[in-house]
Amino acid sequence: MLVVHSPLSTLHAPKYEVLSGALVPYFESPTRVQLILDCLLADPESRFTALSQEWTLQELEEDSFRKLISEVHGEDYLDFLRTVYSRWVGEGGNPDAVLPETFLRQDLLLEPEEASARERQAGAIELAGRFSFDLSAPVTAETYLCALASARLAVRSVELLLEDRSAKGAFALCRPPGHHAAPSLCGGYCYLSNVAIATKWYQQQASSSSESTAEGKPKVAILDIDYHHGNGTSKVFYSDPSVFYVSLHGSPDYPYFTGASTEVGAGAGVGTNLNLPLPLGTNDEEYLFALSQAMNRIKSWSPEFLFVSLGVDTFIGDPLTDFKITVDAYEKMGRLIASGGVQTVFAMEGGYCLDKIGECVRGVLAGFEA
Ligand code: SP5
Ligand code: ZN
Repeated sequence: MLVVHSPLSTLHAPKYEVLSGALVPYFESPTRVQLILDCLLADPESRFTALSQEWTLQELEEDSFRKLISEVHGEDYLDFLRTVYSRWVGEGGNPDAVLPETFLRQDLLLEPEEASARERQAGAIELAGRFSFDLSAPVTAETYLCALASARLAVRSVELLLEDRSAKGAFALCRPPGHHAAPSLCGGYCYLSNVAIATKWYQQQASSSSESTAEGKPKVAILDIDYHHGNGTSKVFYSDPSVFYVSLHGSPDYPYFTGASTEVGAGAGVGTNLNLPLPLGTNDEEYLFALSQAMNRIKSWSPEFLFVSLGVDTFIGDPLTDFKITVDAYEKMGRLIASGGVQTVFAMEGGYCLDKIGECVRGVLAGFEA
């Protein structure tokens, strides 16, 4: 299997985040990428081939890619990611990173927002409060470039699979992760919705040759097996009948306000969002049973392409989460995912147990290839 990665992925390196009432070192560290890559390339059966991708900022900002990203994210949000750091430093802010102090909430306002916003120049910290939903997505000098490269890795992985229809799957070693990023919000270590952007790209490429369509668009499924609900990805496709989003996640847990089983989609997209919340303490057997149910639902929907939001923060030793999934279960997950029988792009999401993150990822991908 091709492992599509980039040296740009380690550039974004915030020092801190605020979690559980404390300032703590940033869990989503650049080291994660190297640990995963090293483990895959040390595979005793040599099942993985690394493909390193390098882009200049200019290439990542070319019109066609910007236009694609705009299918998912608002222009004002993209401008925020591109410019807020230099604005912040220009204002004399801490050069480490921009992090909000207040969040824009409609119930905070006394008058409609427009009226007061027009009177003042929105500073960097105000913008951060407008475009963030938590204190785990600091914007550094490198965030914009790194996030663009991450999304591009997901798109490139789709492209490689379309060039070789005999390949079953590819792995996009995305960093930063993407599934919490909403159209105009960063949070949970996520800035751009990598999988949503790659899904849009797939649908554009495949639309003429598609065998299965919903309202004229190719049918794509997204299986999100990160421990956390992928609120961002879910939001992007919530009303879209052509994309079936399925998530297994710990509940109740972060991001708290989304992920209930009552979220089934809206409008024409009713029935194309499936949440399978699982209790804290979920073990291998319980998890694999839920995953087999998720795969059955995906198979009966018969998508022509599958994305897997591959978080391995379900692992028992993960410092942020509360499942009891052991290393052995990951290969079984990969086998279940392979039963989908469609070309599959795995995109890296979370996973914070540095000792075992590589083994967990390798398990899923090896099980899928088996
Ligand atoms: C991509 C991804 O996995 N983002 C996750 C961000 C989670 N951040 C909040 C973690 C909350 C930790 N709370 C500790 C409680 C233990 N149950
Ligand atoms: Zn996660």
